[in-house]
Amino acid sequence: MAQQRLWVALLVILLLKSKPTESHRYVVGDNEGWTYGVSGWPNGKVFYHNNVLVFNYEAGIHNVVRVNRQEYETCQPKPSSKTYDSGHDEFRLKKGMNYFICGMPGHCQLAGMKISINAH
Ligand SMILES: [Cu+2]
Repeated sequence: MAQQRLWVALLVILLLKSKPTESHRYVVGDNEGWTYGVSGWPNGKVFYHNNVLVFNYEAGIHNVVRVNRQEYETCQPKPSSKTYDSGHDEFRLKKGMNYFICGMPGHCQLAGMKISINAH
């Protein structure tokens, strides 16, 4: 009997825990989309791992590269980094820091096309 109650409690905890994290989607830059000066967009928002970031932009003008902290800070993605350029790209946040930049020349460095997000 006590064991049964334990299982029920465990199940309830699992259900509660799995609720807020998944499938919340954020459009980066809101109506402006992924564009110049977007770096302040995450400010004041709370993100969880498994939230999805949607990058909308004009293909050919911008792109998206998922990078590490050093690449983010220097705006220099590794040559091996994959560049997404469809104009509509989605990424799932992992727990901890997540970094994205635009790989077009100067956009990250000069025009603030970079975001860093801490996902809980
Ligand atoms: Cu760009």
